[in-house]
Amino acid sequence: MSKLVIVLGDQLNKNISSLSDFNKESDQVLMAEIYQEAKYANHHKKKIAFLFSAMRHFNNELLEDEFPVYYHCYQNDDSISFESLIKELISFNKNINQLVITKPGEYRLVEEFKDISSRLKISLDIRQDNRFLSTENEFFNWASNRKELRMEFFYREMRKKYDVLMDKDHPIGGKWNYDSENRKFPSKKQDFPNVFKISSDPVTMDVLSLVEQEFPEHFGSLDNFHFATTRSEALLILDDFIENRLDNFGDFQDAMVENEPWMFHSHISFYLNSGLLLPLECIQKAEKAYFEKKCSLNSVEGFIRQILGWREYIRGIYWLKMPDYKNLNYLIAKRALPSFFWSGDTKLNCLHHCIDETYQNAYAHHIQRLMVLGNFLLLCGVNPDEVNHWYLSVYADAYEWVEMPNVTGMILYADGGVVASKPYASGGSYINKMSNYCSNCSYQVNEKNGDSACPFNYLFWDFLARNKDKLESNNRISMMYRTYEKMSDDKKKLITEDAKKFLNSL
Ligand code: FAD
Ligand code: DLZ
Ligand code: SF4
Repeated sequence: MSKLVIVLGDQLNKNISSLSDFNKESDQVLMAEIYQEAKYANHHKKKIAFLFSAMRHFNNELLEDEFPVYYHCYQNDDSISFESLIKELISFNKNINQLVITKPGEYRLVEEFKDISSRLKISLDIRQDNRFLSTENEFFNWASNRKELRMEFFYREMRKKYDVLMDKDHPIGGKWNYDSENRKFPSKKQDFPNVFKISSDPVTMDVLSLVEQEFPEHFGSLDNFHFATTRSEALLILDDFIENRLDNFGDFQDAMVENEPWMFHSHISFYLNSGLLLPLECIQKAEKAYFEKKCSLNSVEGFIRQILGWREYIRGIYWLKMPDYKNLNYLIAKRALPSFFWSGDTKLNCLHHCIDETYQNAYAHHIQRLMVLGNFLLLCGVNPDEVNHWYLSVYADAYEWVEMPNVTGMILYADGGVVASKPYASGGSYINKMSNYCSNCSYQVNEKNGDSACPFNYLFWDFLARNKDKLESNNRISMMYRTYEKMSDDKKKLITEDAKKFLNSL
């Protein structure tokens, strides 16, 4: 008897659990570019191109290793689904008596494969995703009996578990977290390394033409496609980061510079999330750079915390809280997503740049996603469904397990404080401190009210006022309410009127 192993588009690693006991004589792999997966969100063209090209390259690598793979190339036909392909393969090979899959990164797909298995009356083995550094059970145990699920404490456990940046039981340098050193803004003389570009081979060229032809209405530009699409190329990008960017990663982690979309970030989320890179190898290479005195501790710890801490924690939250997490809307946010999120056509210079770079690159760095785009959507009260759809679509690293807790939890506070201890809300002054966007904006960041005032300024106070009943008791934000209460009635009226006028114009 034999197994049919389904390898999804974001599971492109030969060490994946579903392939661990693969028998090349009798078992079969299925990989498929599926209409429904490509069309169910308005995925950025570069996201689709990246995944299809990476899938095709991985198929070639499996074939070179003599894995029997059935690979379905994209067809504009919604009747071709995982189910129809599985049905076809099992009717062709009567020996197949089991479906095997590594747990998909989206709840809906886990349910879909369970449904397929029961409809086709074939057993299904869903295996733990061994690419992560903590299992769901470990996370559930950590979370049980805790009042608050703060990432920092989970991260410390992970540091100990993997003995990363540790001196016996103590963190190297004496502190677990060097974030307070990581808020600098680069001087005008600061050089930024060029983004590492991989040139497209014939496989990628074919996929780029396919995407241009089949997905013309999707968001994003295909110009200047330079992503890695194989593991060996992704390793080059990782090495370039360690060599040329990591040392400055910490200092400028929260900075945003106009027309510098890549900064000192690593740009490896595409590869980590699709299986081309593994988290521990990235962490260990960064740690080695610290031990070899090539990079500072604040940078190395900051980078490692993103992967060993945030990434694992976010995934833990997703599986702990799904499926209910999808429907949370603690602040009862109802506004529709402003249409300029799809075009970048707005006078708010910070938003214009972050959306335009997203359109070009299928990438924006963390602080752009959080403090410009996310902050704005939070302040405006845009409903979580539309915000989740936008983030899931526009970034090439977006899969629901990672996108949703960042959106529902981190930026929208729609989970009532599971991920974030307070809403990440701020006025224009924070954006001005961490970027140079404001100097080229048609709004004035120092003006608090009126037509030329930065909208973040009055939207911030209006957001607090609108959500007083839900937020006032939060110790971390109650100071702001005291400041608001001290404002004159006229000032409060101005804030409400400006916010109303702006929100009505969206
Ligand atoms: P770096 O800044 O170099 O960080 C290194 C790595 O740390 C990243 O590659 C990533 O794997 C990990 N990491 C850092 N922060 C987070 C985080 N908050 N959650 C999970 N992993 C993290 N990341 C995604 O991978 N996919 C998403 O769909 C996604 N959506 C986001 C939505 C919002 C609203 C916000 C605020 C953040 C989101 N992030 C997402 C997290 C983060 O913004 C990206 O991981 C990061 O920008 C990717 O760029 P990089 O590889 O250059 O990261
Ligand atoms: C995002 C995506 C796209 C665009 N296309 C495919 C596809 O054709 N085949 C596939 O196996 N996966 C695709 N994916 C990823 C899935 O939609 C889904 O997000 C992940 O597999 C979840 O783990
Ligand atoms: Fe953004 Fe306000 Fe600065 Fe303009 S002034 S760039 S809207 S923060």
